[in-house]
Amino acid sequence: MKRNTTGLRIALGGTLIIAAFVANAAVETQSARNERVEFMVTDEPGRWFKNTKGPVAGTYSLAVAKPGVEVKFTGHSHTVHTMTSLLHPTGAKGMPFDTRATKKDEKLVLKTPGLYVFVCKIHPYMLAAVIVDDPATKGLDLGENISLFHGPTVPTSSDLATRLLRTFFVITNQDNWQNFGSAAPWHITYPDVDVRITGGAVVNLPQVLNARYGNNTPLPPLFKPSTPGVGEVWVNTQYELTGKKTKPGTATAMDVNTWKVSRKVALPAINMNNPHNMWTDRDQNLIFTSQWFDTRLTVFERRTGRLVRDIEVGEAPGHVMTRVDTDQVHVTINGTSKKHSVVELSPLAERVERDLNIGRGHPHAHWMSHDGKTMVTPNMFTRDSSIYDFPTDTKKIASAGAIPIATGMMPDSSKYYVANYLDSSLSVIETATGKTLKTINLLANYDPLSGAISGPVGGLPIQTPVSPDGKVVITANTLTASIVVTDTATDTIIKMLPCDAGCHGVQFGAKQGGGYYAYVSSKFANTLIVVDPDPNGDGNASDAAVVGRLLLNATPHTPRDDEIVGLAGMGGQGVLAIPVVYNGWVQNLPAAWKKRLTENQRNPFPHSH
Ligand SMILES: [Cu+2]
Repeated sequence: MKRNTTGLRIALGGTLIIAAFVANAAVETQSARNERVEFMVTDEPGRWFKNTKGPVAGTYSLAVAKPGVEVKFTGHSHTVHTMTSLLHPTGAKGMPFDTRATKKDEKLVLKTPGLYVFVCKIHPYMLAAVIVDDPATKGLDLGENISLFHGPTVPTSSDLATRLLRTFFVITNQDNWQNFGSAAPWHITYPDVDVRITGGAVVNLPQVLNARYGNNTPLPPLFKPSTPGVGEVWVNTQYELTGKKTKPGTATAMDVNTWKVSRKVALPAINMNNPHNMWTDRDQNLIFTSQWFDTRLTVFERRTGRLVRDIEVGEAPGHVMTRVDTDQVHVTINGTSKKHSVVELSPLAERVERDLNIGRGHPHAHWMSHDGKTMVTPNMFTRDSSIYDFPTDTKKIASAGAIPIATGMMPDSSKYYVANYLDSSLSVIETATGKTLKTINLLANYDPLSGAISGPVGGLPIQTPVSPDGKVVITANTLTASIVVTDTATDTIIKMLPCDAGCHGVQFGAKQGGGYYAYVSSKFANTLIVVDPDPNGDGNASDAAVVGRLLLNATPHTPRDDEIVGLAGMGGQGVLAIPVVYNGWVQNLPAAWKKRLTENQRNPFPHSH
C-alpha cells in the first residue's frame, strides 16, 4: 500500500509561482470595477470559459467580483454546453445553478460571498470560477463550506476543497500542464492572493497549495516497454494546435513495435475540431473520430491520414464503436437531450441509417457487446445507463451515479462497469437484468477532510474498459491522476498506479508473444502510459505495473498533414489500439493481423461462444 500512495503523491506533486505579483494587481483591478463578469464559451483548450477581461496568473477562467455581480456566459463554441454549479458556497442564494445544453447565452447573479465553480456537464473539464468577495472582510472570500453538485459539503479548508481548487488552476492554465517534452520540473502557477476560508482564517493561497501538494516536482522519466506491443495505438491529442486550423486537435499514431510516433492527422481541410474518440472498421483500414466540440464524425485512412468523409451526426458526438456482427458504426450524441441519442451508421460510416431510441439523452462513452446484440450507454444528465437490445430494438434503464461518463463490458457481456464521474464510483451492472451488482467507491480509502490516503484511490474516474480476457478493469482517474485496477472476479480494487495530469483514456491492445497492454492517455500531459496488467503472465494482476511512458510529440520526421504550432502532444483523450483485440472483434480481423497474435489472443474468452 505504501508504494502505491507514493505513486499517487508523485503524480499529484508539483511547484511554482511565476506571475504572482502581477496576479495580485490584476485581481484587485478586476474586483474594483466589476459589476459584471463575462465568460465567452469557446472550443479553446483550457480556456473553455474565457473571461473577457483576460487572464489572472495565467488562468483565463477566473474572475473576482463583489456580491450582486452578474455573470454572463456568451456562446462562441461550435457545440452545446451547460453552465452548472460544480461547487458553490453552502447555502448561497439561487444555488446550485444549472442550465440546459445550449449554444445560447446564459446569465445569473451571485449574491453570497464565496467560491463558485461552474462546469459543463457534457465536457466536465470545462471550468469557470468566480470568487465573490465581501470587500469588508480581509482576504478573498472562499466561504465557510462548499457544496459539490450532487455531492458532499466540506469546509473550504478541507483537502477535497483545496485539491479541487488546485485542479482548477492546473486545468485552466495551459502553462500549468505537464510538458514531458521539457526537462524542467512541473511548475504550477497560482494567483498570489490571500483567501478567507473556514473559521475566518486568512491564508495565502499558493502557500497552502504548495504545502499540501508540493510544487516544482520533477516529472517522472520517459521510458519504453521492454516487450513490444502488436500494431499501433492511436491517441486523440485533442488540444494539440496546428498551423492551418483555427480549432485544436490531432490524432496521433504510435508504432508500438518501435514506440515511435508514426503519424499526426490534423485534417486542416475540415478544420477538425477537438477530435475526442476513435474506432475502426473490421479490416482496420479506416479511423472514425468524433469531434466533441462540433457536430461531425470524421473518417480518414489509417495508413495515409487521408480524409475519406466528414458526416453530420449531431451536437457534441461522444464515442464511436462498431457492432461486430454487422460492422455498423454507432456514435453517441452527447449534446442532445432527445431520447433518440445514438446514431447508427452503415458499415465504413458511409451514411446515417437511423437514430436509436435509448430512452435518455446525453450518452457519452458507450460499449458494445462481443456478439453485437447489446449496447450500454452512460447517460450523463440522468444518473443512469441504458441497455439497448438490438434484436428487439428495446431498452432497459439501469441506475448509476452522478454524471456517468464511460462504460466497459465483460467479454461475455455478463456484466458491465459504469464510471460515475462526480460520484467517483463504478457501478457494476448485470447486463441481462440491469440490476446493480455492486457499487465500488473509488474514494473509500480517501479522507476528504485531511487528505489521508490509506489504499488505492480514484477521484473523478473516466474510461474504464475490461481487459479482453475479462480479468481486470482499468480505470483512469482525472482528479487523483491515478490508474485503478479492479479484479472482475471479486469486483474489488487490487491496485493503484500513478498516471499523469488529467488522466483520461484507456484501451487494451495486444502485447507481443501474449497478454495485453492497457494504453492510458492524459489530457494535461503529452504522454501515453503503458500498463501491463499481468507482467509475469500468471493470471493474477497483483503485479500490474506501468511499463512505459512515451512522449506523444511529433519529431521533425513524423508524417503529418499540418505543422504543430502549440500544445504539442497535449489533450490525450480517446485511445484506439490497432488491431482491435476485444472478444468479438478479434475473431473478425484480417488474416494478416491474426497471424501476429497468439492462440489465446485470437480466442481471448473461450467460454463466451
Ligand atoms: Cu461542454
